[in-house]
Amino acid sequence: MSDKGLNSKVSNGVSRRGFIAGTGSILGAMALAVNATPANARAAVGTAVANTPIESGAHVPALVIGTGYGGSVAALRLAQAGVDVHMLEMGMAWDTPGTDGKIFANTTKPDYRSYWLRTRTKAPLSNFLGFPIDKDVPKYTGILDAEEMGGIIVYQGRGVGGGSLVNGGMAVTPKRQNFASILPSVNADEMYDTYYPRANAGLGVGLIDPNWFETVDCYQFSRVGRKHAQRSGFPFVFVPDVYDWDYMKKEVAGTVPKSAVAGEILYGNNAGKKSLQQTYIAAARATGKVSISPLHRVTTVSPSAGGGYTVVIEQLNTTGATIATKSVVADKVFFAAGSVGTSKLLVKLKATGALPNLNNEIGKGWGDNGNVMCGRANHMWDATGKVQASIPCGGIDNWDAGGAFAEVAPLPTGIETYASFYLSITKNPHRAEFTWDAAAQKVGLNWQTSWKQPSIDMAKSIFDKINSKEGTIYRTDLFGLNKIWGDHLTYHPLGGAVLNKATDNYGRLHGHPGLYVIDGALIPGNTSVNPFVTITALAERNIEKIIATDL
Ligand code: FAE
Repeated sequence: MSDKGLNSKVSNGVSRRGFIAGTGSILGAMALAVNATPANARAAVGTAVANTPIESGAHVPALVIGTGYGGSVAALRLAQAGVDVHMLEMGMAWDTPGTDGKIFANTTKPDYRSYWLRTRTKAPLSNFLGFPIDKDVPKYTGILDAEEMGGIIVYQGRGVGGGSLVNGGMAVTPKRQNFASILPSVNADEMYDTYYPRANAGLGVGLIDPNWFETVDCYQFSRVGRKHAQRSGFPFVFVPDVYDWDYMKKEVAGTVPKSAVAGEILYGNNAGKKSLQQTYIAAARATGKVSISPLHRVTTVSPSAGGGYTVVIEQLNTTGATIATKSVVADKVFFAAGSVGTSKLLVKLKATGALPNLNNEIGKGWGDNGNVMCGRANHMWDATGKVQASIPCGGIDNWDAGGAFAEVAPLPTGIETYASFYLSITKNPHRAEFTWDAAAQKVGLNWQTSWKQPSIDMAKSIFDKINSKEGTIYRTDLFGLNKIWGDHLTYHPLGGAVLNKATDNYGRLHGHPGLYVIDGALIPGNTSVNPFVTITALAERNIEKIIATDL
């Protein structure tokens, strides 16, 4: 396959301009027109081809489990190669307005749409000024899953678009010198020359206008973050994002409905953000060869007597109850249920004998991308702003010296907090394993809470120094009473079916031809920056090889 974007317009643009790889060139690529559906056209999303729930007994050439980054890349490229694809997604379609006329709930007002089958919210930031902020919500197949695994809460997006529905859209290509430690068996030249540029073009990645950044109130928090970083000798870098920056300018000007500037993010953006629904999935649907079943959860995959694989699926209603059980046959099955979803399925299928030939690497190599959060209490002269855009646009890079890359994160509360807030990605060395608990009939993860200590130490390499220079202290009111570190969670689960270990070097599962892993489960625990660009680029690389050789 040539270096193609989502359609020929992007493809031509890419090759004409001749991408040079690396983060610098990625930033250069931001100027490229991206063919995403206009980001303010939420109502039109996904209606080109209606969602068509799969029928029991169906036979499909390619079945994709999950509609996040890996799954969307696989679906698009397979369809472009002429293969009919069906995608199964346990979450909702997120294409229909709720009771307030909007598709998604605001971060400050969680409701029935906000959480996956919870009766009480589980916000990453549990307290404010010491007061708990979680509240009761009706149980519903909502958009954000706060999945409590052993010792860690793993946040994940649920619905057509996977994590792209809820994430901050920070689209970061790792520094090239770090790539060998991220994916040691992958040719870095190919990734930086071809697949990272292809992923960035396909995702619609762009960079904030630096002149506008200097002037606008909603990024005061980021300018304060930059000032403090630089005064302590740390480089501050602008970070690309998939948010439509022109749309955000219009939000600030008051000419379009506000999304990021109104604090929307964690439970979805009603405008502005180019989630996968607007990019890869829209392009996949436009081929006419991709259909999607929302509220369909895969429970079993096993070899089929007549060839291919039998896939058993539960169809859910919005209370999470199973309303039908279906069985279909697929020639090829792509596991794209996310690091946790794919790992849990594969560990169960191996342990229960459904896929007995999977190797002993299944379930291993899981990491949290070293996520740890903290806040700092600024002086009164360093206000961070009442109105903060919910989309981060910059970070502090101390990876080489201290093992931490910290995004300067917003705290969009609507009041002046004098707080600087950060999500650090750190070089945490710990890796956990998923295993099958036969008695409980479920998969567990052996992550230890104490394993966050190296991440805290690495984050301190930045923030202890800044606090000392600025004469400031850590906030202790955000993650509980007198608790400095948000060390109970991750937004970036990675690993569990690691490339070149559980699979071959292109994601083919050992022992069962025709089964593939194509999501964050392939990446062994850390990407040194936010992960979805790497997940997308790796999926682009692997599907190109699979299409060329296996189909
Ligand atoms: P993912 O996007 O999780 O998609 C998997 C899909 O499979 C989901 O839609 C599931 O509902 C579905 N699924 C799971 N199990 C099943 C099953 N059994 N049957 C059917 N469907 C199933 O996987 N990353 C960045 O790079 N930048 C950011 O700014 C950023 N911010 C984040 C903020 C939040 C709040 C969160 C939660 C994550 C953030 N991430 C960010 C992480 C990023 O979204 C994540 O790495 C990717 O979404 C993972 O992509 P995958 O394709 O692996």
